[in-house]
Amino acid sequence: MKNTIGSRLSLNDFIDQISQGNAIVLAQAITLAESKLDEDRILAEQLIETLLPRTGNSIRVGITGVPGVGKSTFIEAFGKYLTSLSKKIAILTIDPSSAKTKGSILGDKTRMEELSRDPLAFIRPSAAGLALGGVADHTREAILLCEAAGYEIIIIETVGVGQSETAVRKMVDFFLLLMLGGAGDELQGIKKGIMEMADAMVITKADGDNIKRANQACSDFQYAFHLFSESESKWQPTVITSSALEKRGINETWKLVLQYVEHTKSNGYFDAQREQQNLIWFRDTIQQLLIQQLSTSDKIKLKVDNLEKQIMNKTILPSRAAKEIVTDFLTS
Ligand SMILES: Nc1nc2c(ncn2[C@@H]2O[C@H](COP(=O)(O)OP(=O)(O)OP(=O)(O)O)[C@@H](O)[C@H]2O)c(=O)[nH]1
Ligand SMILES: [Mg+2]
Repeated sequence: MKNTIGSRLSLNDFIDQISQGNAIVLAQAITLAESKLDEDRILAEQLIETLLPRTGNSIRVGITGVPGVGKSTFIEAFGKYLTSLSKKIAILTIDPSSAKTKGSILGDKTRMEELSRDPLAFIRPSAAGLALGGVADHTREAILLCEAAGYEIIIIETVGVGQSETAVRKMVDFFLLLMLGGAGDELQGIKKGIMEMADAMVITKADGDNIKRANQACSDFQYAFHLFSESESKWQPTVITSSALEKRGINETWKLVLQYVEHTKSNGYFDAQREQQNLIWFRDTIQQLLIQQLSTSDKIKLKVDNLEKQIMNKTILPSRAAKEIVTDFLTS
């Protein structure tokens, strides 16, 4: 089969190499899954489907926080701690702004310099320039590929702005929100909704002059979490302080993750959430594909333009216009 990246590798080669934990082939497979060429994507899907029995054995951790909160520095310290425990870790980043500011991904690379040289760590920024839905899709596939390659902890980093954290929440077991002490939650653009998605919060940069502010924020946010109604997981979100520079709060974070996994595995939530997330992946993809199909047909595009004009002129009800488009699409 002809394809851009894997032309030297057959499906069986990919399967063998990934199963043996070959990181270079793993990176190629992720590129294949991100490819815009149909033949690449078909090969990637065959590959991931064949590897499915080898997937699912990791702990998937999402990490979010506003730009500059210290995500990359924290992940470097956290990652180094995990590899010191001989854990194989993969770090995937989703940055919806990366298409515009490529610098942030380059910045991340240099900030995780130590980790990027660590043979137990695999770091992969998401492909820039894709729609968020697309990025989320590819990240899910990348998670599965990393698991098949034997990575035990998968960390998904995303910038805490826009919809990306909602997308990440739908693909991880444990969701960690990083927050600055003393900046005020409004200042950090953190909405209650994001806090409700979090299983834990880490107050970053708790060192030097910041310690007092960080401790105050820690108790304030812990109190705020207590006011939320009990979540489906029956897990009480915990807030801790950390200094990635001084390597404090790092092993505590890992302990929290392990406690959460134990708690949710014993009450059945861990598996239930994963099943639910697979269904969400299925349903979200149906929606995306339909929208994609709608926007590629010239005939439909023309009709959409016409109906939009009528909506502006208030001569048609928007909901009726939408139904007309869908009916047209289904009968064409
Ligand atoms: N004092 C102190 N500074 C820190 C700590 N962690 C990160 N910083 C600094 O905060 C700045 C931002 O850190 P990053 O790790 O790049 O933050 P980020 O959230 O990844 O930023 P974006 O990728 O731009 O969203 C850098 O100048 C870091 O040196 C910490 O534990 N203590
Ligand atoms: Mg960063």
